[in-house]
Amino acid sequence: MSTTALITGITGQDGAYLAEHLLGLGYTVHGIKRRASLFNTDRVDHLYSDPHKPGVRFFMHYGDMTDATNLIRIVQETRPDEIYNLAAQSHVQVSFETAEYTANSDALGTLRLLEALRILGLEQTTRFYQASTSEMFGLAQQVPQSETTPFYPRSPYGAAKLYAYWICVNYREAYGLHASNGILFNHESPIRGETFVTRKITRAVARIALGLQDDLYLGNLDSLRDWGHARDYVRAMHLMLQQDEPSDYVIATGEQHSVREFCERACAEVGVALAWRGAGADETGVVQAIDAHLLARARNGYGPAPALQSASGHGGGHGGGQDSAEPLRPGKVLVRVDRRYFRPTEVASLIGDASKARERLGWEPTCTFAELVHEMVWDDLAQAQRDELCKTQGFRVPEFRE
Ligand code: NDP
Ligand code: GDR
Repeated sequence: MSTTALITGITGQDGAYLAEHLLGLGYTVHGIKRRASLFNTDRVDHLYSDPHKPGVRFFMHYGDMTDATNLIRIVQETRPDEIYNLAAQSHVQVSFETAEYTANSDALGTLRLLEALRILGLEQTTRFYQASTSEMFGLAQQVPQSETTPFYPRSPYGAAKLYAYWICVNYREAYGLHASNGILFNHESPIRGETFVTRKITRAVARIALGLQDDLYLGNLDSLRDWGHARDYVRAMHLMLQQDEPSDYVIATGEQHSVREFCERACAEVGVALAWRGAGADETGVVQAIDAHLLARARNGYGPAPALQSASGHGGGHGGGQDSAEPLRPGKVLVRVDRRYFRPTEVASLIGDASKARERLGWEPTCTFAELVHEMVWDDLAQAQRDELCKTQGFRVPEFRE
């Protein structure tokens, strides 16, 4: 009989990658999705099969982390061998606006799920993974951060996740539950939510390249993060629950990059060299030079007519001269700062030390920073090309900007 997993937050980035990983290992996967007024299962639609057909191993249940009776019932019906608690209001900046809700879903939601295991008498049989976060280190007290670094959360999200972390540790110690915290540093992918900074950048760069968007507004360009690929990080979640003893693990690449550098790399993917002018809230990212061949490759026949020569001071556009239809020119401002994206308390710098995971789980990240940016930009280019095609054919293309 196949192992059964229950994933909360299955419609999110990690939920989708984890479900795919576990199905690939032969698991039966149950996921909890929220009722929404529009379809919200985009990321897992490719895993869905008609439940009336034989051999189906992927199931979804309506539920919410704020609804204890619903969680108890789903755990009772699915009787999972492993629970991966990924559901959360996961946006740090939004948590300053919705602090109480964030605490309810991220902190108390975890407690509700752990209590469900106790109430149903499953604390010795069901293993539990808690999606903890590097945001708990917040104002980092050590560099790099490891499992022994003291916590100092800097947002309602970080504080809520800290409660979830400790209640998980407490239930492990008090009731012998096989409960593990994965203290995961930022991890991204082409299906990352569009309002997290990496995806916001790659999506904007693709749309700017295709002539669908003019510029990009960001907050703190100096922020330093340890960015990995979600596909690598969900492997670590699974490995934690396969250990004889539960424990807590930092999962990170050990490499740090700034938001500014992420912008530069993303622009370079479409042939744009970015230069920075000014400082603080007046800083801008300006086109310094354009590699016309790279830009044409990124456009793939869509968007503004290709500039055939390098536009870094020696012409561009059809036939060599400046092409008036070409919106991307040296000197054009692509990135601006908007104070709206500054946080009341910022986490300036995070970098993780994943030695314990490497030694005990045999876990290593496989995707480099450059590969991550490349994959994200090119996936967003494909989407921008589709949008551009629809637009030129007269269909309305929604903007979806925040
Ligand atoms: P996402 O924001 O992409 O996904 C969050 C998921 O939780 C979505 O499926 C969402 O549903 C669901 N959800 C939110 N609130 C509730 C609720 N009240 N009840 C039920 N479901 C809810 O996050 P990620 O996939 O990126 O992250 C997964 C987990 O890992 C989160 O707990 C996050 O805090 C944590 N984490 C993430 C890191 C990262 O870099 N990605 C790093 C460290 C920790 P819907 O689709 O309907 O919104
Ligand atoms: P983070 O991710 O807060 O680290 O939380 P996010 O991508 O939102 O921010 C990273 C850094 O970039 C700065 N920044 C901006 N951020 C956003 N969202 N939008 C902007 O325009 C912008 N400009 C600059 C931020 O200030 C910040 O310093 C993510 C989430 O996935 C959490 O759920 C998870 O726990 C942590 O990563 C680890």
